[in-house]
Amino acid sequence: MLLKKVYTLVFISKDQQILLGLKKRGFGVNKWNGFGGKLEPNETIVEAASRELQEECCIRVKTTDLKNIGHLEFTFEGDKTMMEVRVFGSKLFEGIPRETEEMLPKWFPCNNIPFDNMWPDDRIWFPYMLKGQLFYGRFHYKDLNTILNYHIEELKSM
Ligand code: 6OG
Repeated sequence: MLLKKVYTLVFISKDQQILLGLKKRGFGVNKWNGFGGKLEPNETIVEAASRELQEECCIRVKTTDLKNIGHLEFTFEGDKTMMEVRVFGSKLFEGIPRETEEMLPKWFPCNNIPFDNMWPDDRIWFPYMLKGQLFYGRFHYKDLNTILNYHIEELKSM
């Protein structure tokens, strides 16, 4: 039996650029990623996504502007937890990205994503996101740096 934990992951984009944050602490430290985290009790998934974005880089997005663009599942060898990560995108936002205790935000051109300093799975599913395709992916990791096996597919709807 796998214990499922749900997470959000948000990507803001503008003018062929995407906003990533360098994680300053905790799981995924020193990796560039979107913004997100765990759901709090009694919170909807889009409320959590919008809250985490604001907490981590001071950008505000209306929950109705968040589009669910992907669904990822991560498991780790010897660990009974499955991380279910709901990926959201938006081109509509308010505010200027600011560094927080959790993240250092930076805009990257969509054709120059820093994959060498990101989770290894990102190389596999980012191309779907960047082409505007909806996607489902599952990845089984041997350790934090090594994917043992994975499956990825384009979805017609979420
Ligand atoms: P906190 O622990 O900070 O939430 N996350 C991953 N993102 C990618 N791209 N690949 C992974 O491969 C990931 N594992 C977790 C989900 C963790 C944040 O990191 C994302 C959350 O947004 C294993 O609360």
